[in-house]
Amino acid sequence: MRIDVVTIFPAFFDVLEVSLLGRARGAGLLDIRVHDLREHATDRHRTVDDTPYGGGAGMVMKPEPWALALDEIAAAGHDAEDAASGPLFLFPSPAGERFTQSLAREWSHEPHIVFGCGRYEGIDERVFSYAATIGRVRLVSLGDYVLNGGEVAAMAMIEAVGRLVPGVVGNPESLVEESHEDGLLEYPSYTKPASWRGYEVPDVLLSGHHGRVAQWRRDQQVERTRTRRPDLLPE
Ligand code: 6GU
Repeated sequence: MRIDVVTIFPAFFDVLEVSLLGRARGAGLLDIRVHDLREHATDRHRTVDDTPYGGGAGMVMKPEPWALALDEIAAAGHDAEDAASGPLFLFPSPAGERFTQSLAREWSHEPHIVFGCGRYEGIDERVFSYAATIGRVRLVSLGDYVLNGGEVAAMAMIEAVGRLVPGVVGNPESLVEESHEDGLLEYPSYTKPASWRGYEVPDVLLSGHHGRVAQWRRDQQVERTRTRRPDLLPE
């Protein structure tokens, strides 16, 4: 999978060199390229923002540097006449649709995703219309709170999507019993020692009885989901 990121803070993405995703990049499973939006500014001060039409607080990202950046990224290897076959443009935004595990799964099959990271009060709305002539466009939010820009959100989505790309996580079985994969939170886990500082591992896990273990884990999933995330359960 190819992933491009457009940002005014490329350094945010330095951490993609460590851990699982770093290894996946080294192995050629993920081709992640980070681009500095300011490289596409059109004045010598490398300006990428301006005041909002209609007034109001804060600054808005200018459209032209975005168009130049997206054009350059999409030009490599896409049919310019067919937006449906173009890259998937994801713009992190608290005003977007909610990002979920099911979207992460869906997007793990994409050949090419481009993250556009906005700062300030946002990106000139026409950029989304323009991007829709080159590829498919989605505005996506991590949840109902506000970050200073799209970078941290893009990082989270890159990790959530990237780890589902075949080969990135060594043992694919570890992906199926996770929280949210079956609509429930995951069951609690324990390791040795069985007795630790006065806390015990539940007996059923030491019983060696696979059926009872599976039933207990399922019950725990449902109980946890009921108390912590009742919104995930059917009415
Ligand atoms: Cl995707 N962007 C920003 N700026 N804030 C957020 C978010 C995204 N998701 C939650 N808060």
